Amino acid sequence: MFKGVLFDLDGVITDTAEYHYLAWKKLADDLGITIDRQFNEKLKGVSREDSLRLILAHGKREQAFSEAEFNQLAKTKNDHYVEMIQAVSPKDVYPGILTLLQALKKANIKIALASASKNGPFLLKQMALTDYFDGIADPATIKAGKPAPDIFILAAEVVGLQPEDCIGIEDAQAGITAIKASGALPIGVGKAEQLGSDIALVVSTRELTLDFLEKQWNTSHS
Ligand code: B16
Ligand code: MG
Repeated sequence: MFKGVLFDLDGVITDTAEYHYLAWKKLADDLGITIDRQFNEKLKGVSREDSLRLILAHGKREQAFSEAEFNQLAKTKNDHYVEMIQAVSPKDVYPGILTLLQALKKANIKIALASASKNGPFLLKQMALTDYFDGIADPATIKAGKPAPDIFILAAEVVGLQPEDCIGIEDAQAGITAIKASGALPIGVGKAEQLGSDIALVVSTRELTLDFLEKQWNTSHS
């Protein structure tokens, strides 16, 4: 049996992925760069700085800003995002997630956060979920962001486990690649077109029951 679950946050625990998109879109619009939801798929799970690099490259403006200006642009996006997430509350937790966290606790399975977001701890607090988490991997301390496996390896480590003994849950292409590379078993929230057809997928977080996780684990380890 698996000993831990490594949770992505944005797009798995709550719908902050939408706020990230709106905040990036506002910044891009102000810079005269057009991004849409399809382009946004590439930003999901990707760090703030790497997301900005992708947007500037998309608008062919990657050389247009000094380091100080680049940092200011990243800060402007984050300020806007932070403003939007002040309203996040326990009502915003995706369906089935609280029940899953409770079931995992009861079964003595470790729960860790493997989010690329530096706003992760604040969001858990807003949703009254902090106490369920045995550990949070700090994205500020890792060398490479998703799709590199670092954040999932660290998340397993902070709860005293090997990734091979864990399930990782993700909504983003970059995140699924990161889970696979870490050695944990991936479960995707989303569609095969984005996440691939070689992993277990759920359309809704409602389907993420302990029973479902156990079935996926047993199938992949039989
Ligand atoms: P922040 P996740 C990721 O969170 C988001 O998907 C991504 O859009 C965002 O750029 C990244 O966190 C960094 O977030 O700017 O708040 O530090 O999906 O890994 O939980
Ligand atoms: Mg995500």
